[in-house]
Amino acid sequence: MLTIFETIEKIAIKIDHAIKTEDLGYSDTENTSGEDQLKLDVKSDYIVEEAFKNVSIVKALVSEEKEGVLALHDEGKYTICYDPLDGSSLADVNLSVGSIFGIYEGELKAENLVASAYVVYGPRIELVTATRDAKPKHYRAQEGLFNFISEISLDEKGKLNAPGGTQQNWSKVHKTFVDGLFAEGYRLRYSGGMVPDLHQILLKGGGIFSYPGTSDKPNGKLRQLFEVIPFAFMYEQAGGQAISNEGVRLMELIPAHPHDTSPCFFGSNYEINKLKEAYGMKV
Ligand code: AHM
Ligand code: MG
Repeated sequence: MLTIFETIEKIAIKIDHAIKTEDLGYSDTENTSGEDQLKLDVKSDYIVEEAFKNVSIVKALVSEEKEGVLALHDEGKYTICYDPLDGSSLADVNLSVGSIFGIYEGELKAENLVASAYVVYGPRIELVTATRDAKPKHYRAQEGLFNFISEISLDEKGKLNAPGGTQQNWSKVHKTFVDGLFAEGYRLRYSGGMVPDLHQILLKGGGIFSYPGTSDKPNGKLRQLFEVIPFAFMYEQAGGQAISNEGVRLMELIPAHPHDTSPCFFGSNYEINKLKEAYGMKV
């Protein structure tokens, strides 16, 4: 796993360089979800692929930017599912973006995720890694080297509320829940980049990030293998919870297709328990 995390560090430095120097415009291609790809998406995807090609413990790669599975090393143990540049459409307005990695052993389903990592490209480059039986670890890059800052632990209750999706398309139950949080004093923190939004909640002690099923997107927007499951693991390892619309742990998801999405809620215990009550789920 150390080799994989060290490879992610190298990838992070290269993607950060690309963000800072390359053309921010659109390419002439679409990804599997039918979204126009930015040149930066294509370049970041290429950087990840090139880096893992030389790592023999990696059996295969699955990218948010590509259909299908890229086989790498027969003798490899892990399949890495990744979003090379999440929130890339925020780069042209100079907001933070990120990369997300889920490391799976065996069939591609949540219970087979053995580790996850994400990188935030903001004023600084930061990396957070999580493995089983340990709290997530937070690193910050300085002159190309990642220095360990601290372990991440969520408080029981936080102050931040990051509610995703188009408000007009929220269910009544969801709107009432979100309004209830604001009435209780929660502060709105939503940049539109799930990596910096979820990172902020993890580092500021807690709160809730939601991307529910909506009338236009009943299964939400965020992809299970590349986005939802890696962060669900992070939140559980940090002492929080991560659940779906039905109140099921996201760590129990079994994607039918690599690009399947799921409604998702990540947070500290108090807020997720409040959500369960509001939605009539079992607490
Ligand atoms: P992307 O993978 O195409 O960049 O989309 C994912 C992003 C997430 O970072 C973020 O949470 C979400 O889209 C925001 O969506 P919305 O604008 O609907 O709130
Ligand atoms: Mg994404």
